Amino acid sequence: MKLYYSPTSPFARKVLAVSIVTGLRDRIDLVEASPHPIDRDVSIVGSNPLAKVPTLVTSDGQAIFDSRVIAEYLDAKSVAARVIPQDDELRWKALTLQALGDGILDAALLIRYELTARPEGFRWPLWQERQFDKILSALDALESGHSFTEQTVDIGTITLGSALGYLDLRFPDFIWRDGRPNLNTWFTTYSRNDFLLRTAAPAPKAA
Ligand SMILES: N[C@@H](CCC(=O)N[C@@H](CS)C(=O)NCC(=O)O)C(=O)O
Repeated sequence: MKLYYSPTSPFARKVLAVSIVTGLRDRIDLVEASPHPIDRDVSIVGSNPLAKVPTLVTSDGQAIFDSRVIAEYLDAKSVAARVIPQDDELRWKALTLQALGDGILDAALLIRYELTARPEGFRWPLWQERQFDKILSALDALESGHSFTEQTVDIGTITLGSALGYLDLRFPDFIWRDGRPNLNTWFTTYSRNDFLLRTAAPAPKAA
């Protein structure tokens, strides 16, 4: 299999982590791409007209995207642990947590693109603020209401781990840990899992 990815993409990190947990990492060759909302990477377009990563091409040539579908594909082909629980209650919890983690990432990427891809004169601070509000509400809900532990490894917690890692990578001044001790403790412990250690983005280069 071939995976179009970028080392800093949190969605790609999520599926790479899933490939490790499901025991399929060795069967995947990485193809580094440069996804960008304005300067599309045309090398991805042949497999994914949206030109986004992650995009998986299976050994029989089928293109599979986006990260949720790839995660489901890898889970179905798993030769080790599954990431989508079979038990009904756990399944909906895990998939909903995945949706929340993806939502944090969608908002974070919109802010990132606003700051890096949109010309300065066209930026709208209220837009960024409202995207941050979504992230804050999600983190608050997780702080007070989450029902997973450091030992829970499924598509929900893997997505959340990737999302919090991306906030640390791209928004180092955003101190989300303050006032959220439960989430902080969970992430500190959960980040020590090899599937997150092995998929961490390289540290940003000094300017
Ligand atoms: N819903 C998609 C989101 C993927 C996504 O937005 N990837 C970013 C990189 S992290 C991308 O390819 N951006 C390029 C673009 O927006 O055109 C998924 O879950 O895979």
